[in-house]
Amino acid sequence: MSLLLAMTGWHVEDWRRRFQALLPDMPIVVPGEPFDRRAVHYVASWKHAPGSLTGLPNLAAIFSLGAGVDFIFADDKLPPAPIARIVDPDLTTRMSEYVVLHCLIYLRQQRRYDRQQRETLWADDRDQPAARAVRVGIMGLGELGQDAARKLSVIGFDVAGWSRSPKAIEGLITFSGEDGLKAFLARTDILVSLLPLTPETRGIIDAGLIAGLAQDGRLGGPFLINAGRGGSQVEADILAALDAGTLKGATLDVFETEPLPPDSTLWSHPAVTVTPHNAAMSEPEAVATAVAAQIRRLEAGEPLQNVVDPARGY
Ligand code: NDP
Ligand code: OXD
Repeated sequence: MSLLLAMTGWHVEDWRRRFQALLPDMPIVVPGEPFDRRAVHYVASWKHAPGSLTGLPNLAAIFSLGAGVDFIFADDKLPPAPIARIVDPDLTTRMSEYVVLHCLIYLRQQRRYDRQQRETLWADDRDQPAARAVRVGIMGLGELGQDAARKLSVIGFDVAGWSRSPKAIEGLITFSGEDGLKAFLARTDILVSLLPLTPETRGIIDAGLIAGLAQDGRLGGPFLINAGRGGSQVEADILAALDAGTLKGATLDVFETEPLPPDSTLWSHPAVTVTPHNAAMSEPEAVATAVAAQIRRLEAGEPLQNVVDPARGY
């Protein structure tokens, strides 16, 4: 019985060492070297090569090494094993730090003060909205969205959330589905996307959605923070809205193409903040420990946790 590590862009030998220490009795195998495909019971994947998980007749589970699973569902030759993802307090906390940081940067107009400092400009400025006067709208009220909402509320922001299914969460204004989207956007000054990438959320942040955001807020126009998936945004529409002034600024951690191509206008746009898809990094020790615990659980006959639904795509 073995664990196959199928990943691109990460150092597989580091992960092999980590997993071997946690699962000393289990052979840890990697693509590109000979191994018995019938012995593979588990796969740990980060952007595995599509089609590379075929011919594993005894596969019992596939583990995403991140919170998202879109890269797994992008494999049209995926074997029919259950898929589990990472839900981890370390990852959740990192994402909330990112969301709170960038909401505060917009609230406190920090990009303007950075500019003014470069210009040696002391501009006395008494127009300072309170957090309670700024409406944050979080798209995606799952593990990450709910934690970010709680922490933004503690700071005082006026927070609402939007999800696929209706939710009742104490202290939070909630909207759901197609029917709730218009009203949600209309009360949003800072839009935060923490959506998974699915057929329904692909390209959802487009010109039409941006046009629905509040233009009457205390920040003088709406801002966007996307730390979900780049496939959910239409970058040409975001740039057009920034240039038209209907969007005041955008903080993007994720992109249609990653790494963000050097010739993308997003790099140099004065109203855009780019971060390299690290809003919430999968901390290797925490993630390997969580996957090893799942394997031990299965071996003990207990159910898999954090299983995703192939029909929903998340
Ligand atoms: P969850 O599965 O816990 O939550 C997903 C949320 O999105 C749910 O509230 C769900 O609604 C909602 N949702 C899904 N589809 C739709 C839709 N069509 N319309 C409205 N709402 C929808 O995921 P997490 O919170 O753990 O993670 C969210 C995403 O964040 C990940 O999938 C990943 O893409 C991204 N991520 C990015 C990272 C980064 O570093 N940039 C790091 C980690 C994750 P409902 O509650 O009704 O099911
Ligand atoms: C994830 C990510 O899905 O880091 O965990 O993007």
